[in-house]
Amino acid sequence: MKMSSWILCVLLCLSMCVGGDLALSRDQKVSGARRRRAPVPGDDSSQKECSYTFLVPEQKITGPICATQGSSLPDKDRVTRMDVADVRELLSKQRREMDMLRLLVDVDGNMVNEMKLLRKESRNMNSRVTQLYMQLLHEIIRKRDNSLELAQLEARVLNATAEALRLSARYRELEARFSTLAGVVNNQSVLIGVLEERCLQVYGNHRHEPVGPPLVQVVPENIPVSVPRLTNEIQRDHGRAFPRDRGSRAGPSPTGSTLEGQGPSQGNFSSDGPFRDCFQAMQAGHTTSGMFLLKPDGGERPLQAWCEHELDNGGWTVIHRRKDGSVNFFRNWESYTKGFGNIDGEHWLGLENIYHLGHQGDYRLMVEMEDWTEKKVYAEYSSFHLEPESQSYRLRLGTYQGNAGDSLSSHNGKQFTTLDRDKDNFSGNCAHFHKGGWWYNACGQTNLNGVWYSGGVYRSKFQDGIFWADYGGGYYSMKAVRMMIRPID
Ligand SMILES: [Ca+2]
Repeated sequence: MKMSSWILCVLLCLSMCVGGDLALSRDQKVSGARRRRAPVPGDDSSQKECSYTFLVPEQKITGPICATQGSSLPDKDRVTRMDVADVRELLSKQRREMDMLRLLVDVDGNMVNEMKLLRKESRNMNSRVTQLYMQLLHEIIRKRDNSLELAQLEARVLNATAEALRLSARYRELEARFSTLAGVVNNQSVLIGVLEERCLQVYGNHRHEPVGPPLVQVVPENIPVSVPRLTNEIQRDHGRAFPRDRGSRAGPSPTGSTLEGQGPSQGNFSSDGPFRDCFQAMQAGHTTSGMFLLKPDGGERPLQAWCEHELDNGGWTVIHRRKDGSVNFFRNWESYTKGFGNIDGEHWLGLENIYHLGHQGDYRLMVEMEDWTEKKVYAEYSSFHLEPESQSYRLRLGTYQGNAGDSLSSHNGKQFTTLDRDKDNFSGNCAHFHKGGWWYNACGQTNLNGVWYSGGVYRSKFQDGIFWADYGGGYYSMKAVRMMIRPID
């Protein structure tokens, strides 16, 4: 484009130059005509036509043009000052026109550049508009999809709501039918009872109902005040207490104010061990109660146990604990053999573990109990061990001492009974009536693995609470119980 402009410019210049030449020829002619009118001295042949020849330098005239005046040149060849002025005027005119043309060319070039910029901007605008259009299209599609999803979700919610309403109606219907059937069953039960009574009257044969074990009739003679039946009140025993001279170490005695002070503390676990028992752990320097790793002689694997070091010289291995009813003790033989519960809470250490512990030496047993007035009593037996599983972990006890009364000696020599292994001396299964495994007789004076009843005195067809008959009778369930063993000093 620029090249073509320059070509156009050059052509214009040439045409102007030609025009100038033509104009110059005309001026020359005029000048010649004027000269023809001027008299030429010594020339009488005025009829002859004069001609002038101008030599115009191609290059730019930068200085004055000197016209030589001499008599050697003929008059017709002389260049007058007017001619020079004419030429100069002509040249300056051409120069102005050239400048004008150059200015026009520059303006055209600027316009061309602006046009280019505008075109480029236009292309950018087009691409931007295209991009915006695509984005708009995409947004429209996405919103349409979202609307579809929302509609589907709403439909699902509506379906779920309808289903819930339907199920609710169905539930109410079933509830009504259940009530109706329950009424029918009750009526039939009454009718059956009436019919059975009539049958017995007619045939005179009284059916033998399942007979439970004999209820404990022990009067708690060992406690100085009688415990009223069917009341939760137990008066404190101010006359009897744990012997204070049982140990030389300072520390809470079993008659301490609360069990919690002697109970497990959270996170109290020693990484030392394993020890044979808690007594060995105490001898190793552990004097704070907590969980320890034990491995009794003959035991297959280590076990965790709670060691009570703050009671009666310490070194007690806790084999059983009740405190809040958080663990179910109505379990089968395998569970009682392996043990269950939480070591820092209610638990049963396991018959097999207790058997191995008790066979490492001579041990004594401490049964510590707390009633619902926070009074604590104890029963201690001078020796304790179990016979192996082949003998159903038969209980072997020494002599009793304590202030709780001796309710366990009647279980001495008895085998362990669970719901699925009946080894007691009763025609039925004592574990069934007393709701837990124990060394039942028929069924006995105590069961510390029964149901944890809140409040002490409980109502039950069978004596299935945590009772110690010589303390509170068979219908008083203790609040907290611990069984612990320790080597004999
Ligand atoms: Ca039996």
